Formats: sequence, structure tokens, C-alpha cells
Amino acid sequence: MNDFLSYYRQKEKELGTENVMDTQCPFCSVQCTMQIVEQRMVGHEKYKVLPKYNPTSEERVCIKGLNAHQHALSQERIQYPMLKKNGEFVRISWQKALEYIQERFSEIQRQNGFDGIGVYGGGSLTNESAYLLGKFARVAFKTKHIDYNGRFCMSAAATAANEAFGIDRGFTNKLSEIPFARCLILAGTNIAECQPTLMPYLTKAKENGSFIIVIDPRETATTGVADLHLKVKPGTDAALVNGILKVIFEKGYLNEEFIDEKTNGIDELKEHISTIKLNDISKLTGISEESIQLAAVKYATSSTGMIFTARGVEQQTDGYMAVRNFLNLVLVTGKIGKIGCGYGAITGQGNGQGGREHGQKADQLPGYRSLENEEHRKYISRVWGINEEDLPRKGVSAYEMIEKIDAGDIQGLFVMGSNPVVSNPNANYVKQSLEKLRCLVVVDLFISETAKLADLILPCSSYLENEGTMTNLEGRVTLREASRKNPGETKHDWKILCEIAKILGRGEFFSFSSPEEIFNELRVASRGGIADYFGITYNRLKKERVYWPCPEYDHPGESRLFTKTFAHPDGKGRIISVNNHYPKEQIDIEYPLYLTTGRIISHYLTGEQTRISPALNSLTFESFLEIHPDTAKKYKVENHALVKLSSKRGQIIVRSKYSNKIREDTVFVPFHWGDDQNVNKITHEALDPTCKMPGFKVCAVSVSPVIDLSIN
Ligand SMILES: Nc1nc2c(c(=O)[nH]1)N[C@H]1C(S)=C(S)[C@@H](COP(=O)(O)OP(=O)(O)OC[C@H]3O[C@@H](n4cnc5c(=O)[nH]c(N)nc54)[C@H](O)[C@@H]3O)O[C@H]1N2
Ligand SMILES: Nc1nc2c(c(=O)[nH]1)N[C@H]1C(S)=C(S)[C@@H](COP(=O)(O)OP(=O)(O)OC[C@H]3O[C@@H](n4cnc5c(=O)[nH]c(N)nc54)[C@H](O)[C@@H]3O)O[C@H]1N2
Ligand code: SF4
Ligand SMILES: [Mo]
Repeated sequence: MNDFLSYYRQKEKELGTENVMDTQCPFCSVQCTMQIVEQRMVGHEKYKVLPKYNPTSEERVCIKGLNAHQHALSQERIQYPMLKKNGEFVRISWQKALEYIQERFSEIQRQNGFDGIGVYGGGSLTNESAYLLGKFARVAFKTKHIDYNGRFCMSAAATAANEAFGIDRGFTNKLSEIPFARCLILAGTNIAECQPTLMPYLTKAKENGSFIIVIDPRETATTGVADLHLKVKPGTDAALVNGILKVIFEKGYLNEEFIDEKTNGIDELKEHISTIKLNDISKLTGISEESIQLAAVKYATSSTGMIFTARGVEQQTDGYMAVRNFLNLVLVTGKIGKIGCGYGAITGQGNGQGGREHGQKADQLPGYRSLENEEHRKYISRVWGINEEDLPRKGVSAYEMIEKIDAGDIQGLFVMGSNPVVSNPNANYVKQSLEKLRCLVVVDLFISETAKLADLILPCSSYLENEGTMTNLEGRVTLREASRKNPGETKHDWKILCEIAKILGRGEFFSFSSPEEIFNELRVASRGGIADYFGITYNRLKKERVYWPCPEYDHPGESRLFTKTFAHPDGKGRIISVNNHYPKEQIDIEYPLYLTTGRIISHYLTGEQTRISPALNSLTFESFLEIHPDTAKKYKVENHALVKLSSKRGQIIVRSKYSNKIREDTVFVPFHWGDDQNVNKITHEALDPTCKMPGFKVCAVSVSPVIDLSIN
């Protein structure tokens, strides 16, 4: 018997094959590289993931990267186009799917005009697909309505950097300069959970003696490296920075020479800061005057320093202004353009940087050009071969598109690479709006919460199968090569766009046969723009990760920005005064707690991909409410009990998790789950007036036990 067994085992081994896939993680903006070794035995496969060196994450991969293949290889992937018939999805052919889109969308446009269709993109798409989606909306559908999920992610920081510096590239320096900063301010960023493979840069800085200040209402894995943790009241970062500026002005720590030579607007700021009282700021933010002073002195007097912001500061109804105030700090101390001195908006999605440069934003054309700039319109119309009059003007932001759907102005929606029902604020309203659509088409890997509402789902290829470039958080362009054949009838996003364009009669503008061909058009379209990719080619990317701007073939790409001047026409950085801000929704007797939302290490965004991975899902399989034990007792909430969390917009049910690490007036819920645990059912719909970022990070809520255990 044993002889038989070993014979067959041996046979199995001989038949087993090994397949090596070199790839890049599909999740966050670091874009770690790895090798997936697939060992195929008869009847089953085994996977080993080995980190591969790259200059950003060096040889590190986090737990999400180690398990990303699990969703890509999962049986839950959709493999065929599916049409909803009598409430059920049925498999149809690609030809039928394309004809369906042509018929339904043309009918809507005949009745409601070109702008009756909306396009909704995402920051997971490759540069090639993001570029093509922008062109597709304007040239194939001829609609002005296109925006993308990055509106909820990068819009505040991007708008602030554009206004203050003249360029929005997430990091102004390369990551490897972090250890040279003598002081680091990390504001509303949880790098340890969200970009874990970057942590060694912080620990190296600390070993070098850097003073690290973290601003966050919670103690997190990131606050663990802090020398000073400012446990700020949610939504009050702009005020906190006014306090820091007050100390800097009073103590005379301004870099006068830098301010005179390189900035505008200091007088206005000086006047504004003279009206600020430190004890008011202390009351408003919940941070002691001593701590504000310490932060100011440490940052201003350190020879070098860097400031990083992320969504904690930015996803606010004053996100744009809050970031502007941090940039004021950079500018008045002159800590930019030198080694160990700079600013970084820690970009979120894998292609969060590239995805915001090439035209899937409502007001944008490729190369970070503007739809409302006549020169830019002329240039891009020439590259695309269309008449400038046919190029639509700017549209509205992502959430405003949902409002337009509700109002009946948009009746058909094409979603590629996003799950808006879970990621938009005020999700009950979003779902109701999407249900009003006459036609919803969703391109995805899975039947997401949004895809469930669709009339037609189109199956796309995953990161393992789709070749393309991504631009990481440093502004470095990377090439991810395909390492697997498309499963079933899945198609690449770019291919889907080309085929739809063809059936709409616009095929001549979309006759691409490879991502490289699209990239070559993108290079020309971006040429001379702010985000200039002209000098970057696939051949180059096979050997190196290249920083933009890179205007010529032999240009090395710029790793450090603003070494001499800023990018505004006068070369100067812009300082402005920023008012203390109050979040749109304040707590009251009925809703007495601040809710803030965010992420945990094992899940990614709406959880659509990570909830499918057994390894990741088993780590945290349901949502939770982080609550201070004293607060919990006040509301009769036991530890690990199901809790009802309500706001004026709705309610959800999550499990409580006591934590001494959070402010007593604040609770935290991650946003990686849908349906009854979708925290966006209760978040507020108010948008930042400048960049249209929703205030995901503050709303007023109440908590109560689902089952009142005190009765027994
Ligand atoms: N594991 C994991 N990693 C990810 C992602 C993921 O979903 N999961 N998503 C990726 C994406 S797209 C993004 S955008 C990034 C996001 O990366 P981060 O912005 O770092 O993540 P968040 O958890 O949303 O928020 C960061 C911190 O802001 C704090 N915060 C809340 N309110 C305030 C406030 O008013 N002021 C301040 N100063 N802080 C506040 C929260 O407590 C939280 O610890 O992560 C990327 N990486
Ligand atoms: N309350 C709260 N809400 C938030 C945030 C928060 O902090 N708090 N953060 C916001 C932020 S920063 C972000 S970035 C958004 C993210 O919001 P979403 O974009 O809605 O989140 P994802 O889960 O990335 O959704 C992407 C969808 O695209 C699919 N997909 C993945 N790769 C591809 C691909 O290559 N092609 C195609 N066609 N589809 C693909 C996935 O399966 C998934 O269904 O959420 C925002 N919403
Ligand atoms: S999630 Fe981010 S840090 Fe983790 S492996 Fe992927 S790219 Fe790297
Ligand atoms: Mo994001």
C-alpha cells in the first residue's frame, strides 16, 4: 500500500510544474514588487510569495501584498459578461454586451443629450486605462461627466499643492531622504497600517535622532514611533497649525530670507496669526499649549524637517485649507527643496498618483492639463485628432455626479474600478440614486456591492494579467508586466474601452493593440504639461523606476522638486491665511460622539478584494467600533458586543472593541465592509467647497447596544 502511495506521490511531483510570476502589488501607493511562485501539483496549486528589490520598498512586502494573489486567483472572479434579466444575472456574449451598451447609452443620449451619461473611474487603473478612460468619456461618449474615486482620496492635498507650489506630485522628495530629516510631522497618516513597508524610513530617521510628531485622534501603530503625539479633536488640524504658526511667529523662528525670496502672501498671514490666541486653539483642538509650543519649536528649529499629511487631515470639509496651513508651515520655515526638507501627501491607491494626472478628473486633461485652459484644449484636441469645439468642458465631482443622477440629469453610468455604493459618503442616498439609473454598467473583477445594482457587469483582468504602468507615491513611474493569461472571457480595461468605442462608431480614435501604444500616446499628450512623461518609455521602465517630470529621453527625472523655484509663473510659493474650522456636523445631545473612519492593515478600501482572500479575511472578518471604555460604559456598551451606531443619515451594526487609545469624545470605524456594516451609511455628505472632498473623517453619532445586556 505504502509503495503505491509513494509511487503516485513521485508521479505527482514529476507532473507538477512551477510557474513564476513577477509582479507588483495591486494595493497601495508604494507598489512593492514580488515574485509569486506557483507550484502546480495534480489537483491543486501552492503559492509562495517572495519580495523583490525595488528602490521604494527595497525588499519588503506587507501582509496584503503577500496574499493579494488569493483574490486574483479566486473562483469568485467574474469571467463572463453578465446581464441582469428579471433580477438575475445571466451570462451573455461580449458581442451582445457591446450591443447592449450601444443601444441603451445611445438611446439615453438621444433623449438627454451627451451629458446624460456619466463615467466613474478609479485609482487602481493603470496609467494607460486611466488616460484612455478620460479620452473615452470625452471622445467616445462625448460627455463632460467623468470623475473618479481619487476625488475622495487625493483631491484636498492635490489642490493644495497645486495652489501653494504650482505642482501636485505627492512627495517633493524621494523617500530615502526621510532619514535625513531632523524633525518629522505626520498628520492624519497611519503609515504603519497603510503603507507598512515604509516604516523603516521612519525608524531610520528616529535612529538618526529625528524628533517625530504624530497628529491623530487615536494612538495607532504609527504613533508608536512618535516622540510627541498630538491627540487632536477630529477636524481641527487647521486650527492646530494656526497655533503652531502663532508660536513660530512669536518666537521669531521664520526663515525671513526664504520668505522674501521665494514666497508671496506673508503679510496677510502675519496679520491673521496676530489675531490667534493660543489658549483658544488649545480648547478647540484639545491639545495643551505646552504641546503646541513643543511641536512648533522642534519643527521650526530643526535644521531639516519634513511634513506628511494623509486622509486624517484631508478628508474634511476644510481638507484643502487644512493642508494649505501645513504648507504654510513648510513655506514660512523654508523647509523645502533641500535634502531632508519637503512635503508629502501620502498617496493612497496603487495608481493614486498617475490616476490623477491623465484626465479622469472632471476638470482635467492629460499631463495635468486643464479642461478650461484654451491652449491646453487646443493641444489635446490636436493629439486626439478631434475638433476643439467637440471637446466637452469640465464636469462635476464624484459625489455631485451622484446628485445629478438623483436629479435625473445623468441616466446612464459607466463605472470602471470603483465601488461607489460603499465608498461614497451618505451611502443610503447613493444606492437610491444609482437605483434610479436607466442603465448602469460596471467593469470589475467581482460582483461588488455596486455591481449588484448594475444592468450589465463586464469582467476585467486583474493585476496579474494586465500589463501597464503605475505611478507610485514618490512620483516614480513603474512598469508592471503581465504574468498570467486572462481567465475565462475577462478582458483588459483598456481593451474593453477600445471595443465599446468601436461599437459607438468612434473606433478610429481608439485603435490600440497594446498598453505600450496607449502609453506612447499618453507620453505625447503629457508632453510640455506639468506631469510630463515624454521621456519615459517602456524600454526604460523595464530597467528603472523613473520620476516625472521627465521631458526628454535622456532626462534623469526629478526626484527632488523646488530646489530653485516653485512651479508658479513667478517662481514663488503661495502663503495664505487659514481660518480655524469647525466640522460641518457638531455633536449634540442626540448624537453625542464624533465618528471618524479609516483603515486597518489587513483590508483594502471597500474590502471588495481583501474580503475574498481567506488569509486576510480571517484576520478581521467583520467591522468594529473602536471606543474608549469610559465612553462605552456611559452608553451601556459591553466589550465585543454588537452595537448600533446611528447618525442623522442612517444606522449600522458593528462589534465594539474597547481601546484606551482613542479620545473619549471620538469613536472609530473602518470602512472595509458593505451592507449593514457600511460605515458610509452614516457619514455626512458635506463636501469641501474648493476640492469637493467629503468630510469622511468627522460626523456626529450615537451608540447603543443592540441587545441591552443590563436587563438580565
Ligand atoms: N491597510 C490598508 N492600507 C491602505 C489602504 C487600505 O484601505 N488599507 N488604502 C490606501 C488608500 S487609497 C489610502 S487613501 C491610504 C490612507 O492612508 P491614511 O490616511 O494613513 O489612512 P486612514 O486610516 O484613512 O487615516 C489615517 C489616520 O487619520 C486619523 N484621523 C482621523 N480623523 C483625524 C483628524 O481629524 N485629524 C488627524 N490629524 N487625523 C485624523 C485616523 O485616526 C487614522 O489613524 O492608505 C492606503 N493604504
Ligand atoms: N468612510 C470613508 N469612506 C472612504 C474613505 C475613508 O477613509 N472613509 N476613503 C476614501 C478613499 S481614500 C478611497 S481611495 C475610496 C476608494 O473607493 P473605491 O474605489 O470604491 O474602493 P475599491 O475597494 O478600491 O473599489 C475598487 C473596485 O474596483 C475593482 N477593481 C480592482 N482592480 C480593478 C481593475 O484593475 N479594473 C477594474 N475595472 N476594477 C478593478 C475592485 O474589485 C473594487 O470593486 O474610498 C473612499 N471612501
Ligand atoms: S499593500 Fe502597499 S505596502 Fe503592502 S505590499 Fe502592497 S504595495 Fe506594499
Ligand atoms: Mo484613497
